[in-house]
Parts: sequence; C-alpha cells; structure tokens
Amino acid sequence: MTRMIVLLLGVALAVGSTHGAALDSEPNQIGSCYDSHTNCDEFASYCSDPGWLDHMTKYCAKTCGLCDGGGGTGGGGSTDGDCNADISSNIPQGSCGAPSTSPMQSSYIVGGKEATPHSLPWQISVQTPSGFHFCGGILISANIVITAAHCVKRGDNIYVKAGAHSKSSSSDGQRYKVQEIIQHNEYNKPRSLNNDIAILKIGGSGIRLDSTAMPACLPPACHEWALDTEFIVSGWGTLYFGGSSPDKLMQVTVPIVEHGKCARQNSFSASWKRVVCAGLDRGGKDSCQGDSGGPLVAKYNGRWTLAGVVSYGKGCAMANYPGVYTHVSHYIEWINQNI
Ligand code: 4AZ
Repeated sequence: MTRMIVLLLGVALAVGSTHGAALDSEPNQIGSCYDSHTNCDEFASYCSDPGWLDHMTKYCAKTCGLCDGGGGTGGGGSTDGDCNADISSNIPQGSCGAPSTSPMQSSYIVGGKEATPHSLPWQISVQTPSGFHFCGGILISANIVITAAHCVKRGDNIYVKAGAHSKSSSSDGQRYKVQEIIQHNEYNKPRSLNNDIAILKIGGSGIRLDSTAMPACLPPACHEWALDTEFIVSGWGTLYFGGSSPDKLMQVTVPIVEHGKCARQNSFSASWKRVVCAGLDRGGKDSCQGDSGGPLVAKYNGRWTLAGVVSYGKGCAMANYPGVYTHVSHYIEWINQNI
C-alpha cells in the first residue's frame, strides 16, 4: 500500500511537471511560499522524507513549510508531517521552569559566564560510576531526564547528578543511578546525529525536587520559536574547542538562527525540522565538548521551557557555524510514548 502511494505520488508530480495538467501555477521557486501542485495535502507525509525533498520543495513548499524566511516559524496548531500539534505532554511535571533564583539573562560556556548557583535547576550532569562528567542532561520530571542519544546507549552503567553547581563536589547536589536508557529508535536516521535524543529513567521516587533541582517545562508539541528568541544554553563543557572544562556550571545567551540559514551553514536538508539552531554570525558564544545532552531553554509563558538538547556543531563558537540542538517540541509525542 505504501509503495503504491509512493508510486502514485511520483507519477502525479511527474505528470504535473511535464504537462502542467495538475498545476495551478508555475512550479514553485525555493523561497516563495505557495503550493504549485493541487494535491499537497494528500502528500504531506512526504514532506519529511529526504528522498522526496526536491519534489516537495518544488511543488509543495507551503504545505511542507519549506519556504525561506519564516514558513517554518511562528506557527503552531497544525500538523507538519513530522509533528502532531494536537497532542499534549502527559508528563507529570509539578512546578517547572520557575527557579527561586532567576538565571542571568544577559550574560555570556564558550564566551560565557559562571551561572548563579542553582538558577538553572533543571541542569543535570551525566556521569560514570566514578563521578566523571561526560554529558549534560535536563530534568523534566522527578523520574525522567532527557539527554542526547549520542551520549548514551542501552545498558550503560551511568549516574545523574542533580541540584549541583560544582560537577565534582560530593557535598553539592545528589547522585542517582540511571535505571533505564531509551535512545530514540531512529537515532542516526536518516542521517548521522538525526533524532539525537534519549530518555534516562530514575527508579523509585526519583530525584528529590527542591529549589536546587526543578524540572524545565516542556514546550507545546510542534512549537516553533520566534525569530527574536534568545536562549540560554548551559553546561560544564569545555571553554573552547579542545580546551579545559570548568568545575562550576557555565551559561551563555545565544540568539536563534533561522532554520533555512542553519540548514545551509550546517549542510542538512531544510526539510529537517527536528533541530533548532542558535549562535551569532560572528561566533564567540556557543556550547562545546561536554555540554552535549544539556539544555537550551527560553522563557515561554513566563516559565523556562526546554527548546533544545545540545547535539552538535562544527567546532565551537566559529563564525557562521551555529550550534545545532535537538528540537524538543518535535519530540513530545515520542517522550509521551516512552515514559
Ligand atoms: C560536543 O562535542 C559538542 N558547538 C557539543 C556542542 C557543539 C560542538 C561540540 C556545538 O559535545
């Protein structure tokens, strides 16, 4: 059945391009925002299929949100192929995103500053049994921590440290053994580092929540961050590529980078909406090695909300190479299904 639909889609679009019979205008140019094919609604599920990217960009740019300059932002409330906006999170978060000490909002991990202790209480350090920090994580409920898929694999013997400012001090924060690791089932598909997200489950009553350990809120499913969004990214990662890493938690404020531009800069397909990018054109502020798996947050309805998971980038803080973050709003359904 699926094969038949694929074949039909091919024929329908090919007929459209050859004879113009099914077209109500000229084929679309990348950058203009309309559908030139009449049946794009029917074919919306192909918007996120890399094999159909060229066809969909040409004929169904509007439906697929493949327009330059804004087709992919500011929306919400619709289904965009890889994301169902009609669902809401069923994760019991309690109080989230409202630290008792507010984080600094105009500060600068590369190009950053030491955070005010416990002002980013959702920050987790993911550690080996001996206490070596190797990745960040994000507390989203007492029993659930989100991290990057590239940080972990099923069966690893790992710990999370919550409520810490110092990654090493045993008198700062609480350490818990991870009971179960769920890597995204499509991690590294269709391309390396795609779907770079994992769930770490903490057993029993989970992490003791207090003013030092509090979840970040989850965004509405499929939420797109406005083009004037300023994020905070935090972690104990290196202070420059190949550099040393600090013992105290660092943070930096970084602006969003428009999706199409980031796709060109980092050589991924603009149809891949499951990442969000942040950084400065001139570089200088970024996440770096050891920050992976950690939080990219922004305020949403007055609460600090998880926008991204530190995933990758070319080096750190280089001009025109923004950091690339797993776009959490596109994984709400996956999170629901895996907790
Ligand atoms: C890393 O290796 C890493 N600048 C994390 C983030 C970035 C680069 C590298 C983004 O963990």
